[in-house]
Amino acid sequence: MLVYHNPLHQGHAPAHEFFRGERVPCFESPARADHVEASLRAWGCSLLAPDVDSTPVLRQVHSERYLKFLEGAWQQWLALAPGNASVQPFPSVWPVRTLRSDFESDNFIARLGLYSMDNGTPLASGTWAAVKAGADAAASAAARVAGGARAVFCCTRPPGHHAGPDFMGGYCFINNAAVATQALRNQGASRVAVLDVDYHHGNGTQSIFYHRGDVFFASIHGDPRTEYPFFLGHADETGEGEGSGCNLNLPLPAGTTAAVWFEALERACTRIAGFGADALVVSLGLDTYEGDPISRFALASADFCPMGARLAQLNLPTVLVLEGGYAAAELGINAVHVLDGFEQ
Ligand code: Q9C
Ligand code: ZN
Repeated sequence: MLVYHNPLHQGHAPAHEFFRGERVPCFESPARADHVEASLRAWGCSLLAPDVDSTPVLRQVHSERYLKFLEGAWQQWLALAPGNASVQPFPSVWPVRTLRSDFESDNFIARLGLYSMDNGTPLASGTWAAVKAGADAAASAAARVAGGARAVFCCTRPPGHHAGPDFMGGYCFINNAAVATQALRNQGASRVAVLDVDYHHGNGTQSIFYHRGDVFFASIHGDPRTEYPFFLGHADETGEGEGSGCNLNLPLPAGTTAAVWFEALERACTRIAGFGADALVVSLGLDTYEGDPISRFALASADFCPMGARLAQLNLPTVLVLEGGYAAAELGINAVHVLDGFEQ
């Protein structure tokens, strides 16, 4: 399979996040992509560097003010205090109900809150360069599929599906799946389906396309009544306006095993087939794996082969984009299982 990677991902290497009240090493680590790259090479792939500038597509899926903030954020943080190069910024205040989000504060930490949905998405010195290269990789993969490739895998981190039109969250900054989707639309696909199989609901992707009738979004995920991101991903969210009926959420309880998960996949595939898409984007989170340290589904490593095979049966030109998956040592083999199943 054709694979694009992100040659700058290692520049996004924050040290810590908060977990149950403690500061712990980041689950979303450079080692994740390193393991996937190693497994892809062992499987026989050569990894392509991005060859498309995603800038115009970025402006179609994210707001101008958010992109501008993200690009300059680390420099603004450094300018605040000597020594900040070795300290991570975290938001501490958010413009929730009744507070204003229509203007930018002069205070950097306030702006960080304006553009974040949580305090679990740490910035580092190389974040912008890494997320821009990741978006370029997603746009490159989409260009190959628009040019006739059967399927292309975009091996990148940090992930993207929690990033909304104008906010970061859940380790995500730029929504790579949305970039691939919009790029496919720009290059001739009339309708695109997005299937998000990450353990967590892809709230960012859903929000970016919620009012659009040209993009169908389906997601299978841990029930947000108990799982992150909590505030979106419920079954009654079906799309609005032109997008009415173009959103499908299939929340499943923590502890869900393969048999039940694959029933949900069947429901999602049936709806996608009925939508009549010209292309498919898969948000390929692998945190449904039983060994994942922060998620609670129970898919075995071997289950990722039939997952890939079922995705291929949709018989659509396909971009697969890496999302979550935090059992880093097993991430590579699990990703290859999906791609191998896809190609059988
Ligand atoms: N602070 C993806 O899988 N927070 N994101 C976990 C630790 C949210 C996961 C708790 C997990 C987000 C792309
Ligand atoms: Zn996830």
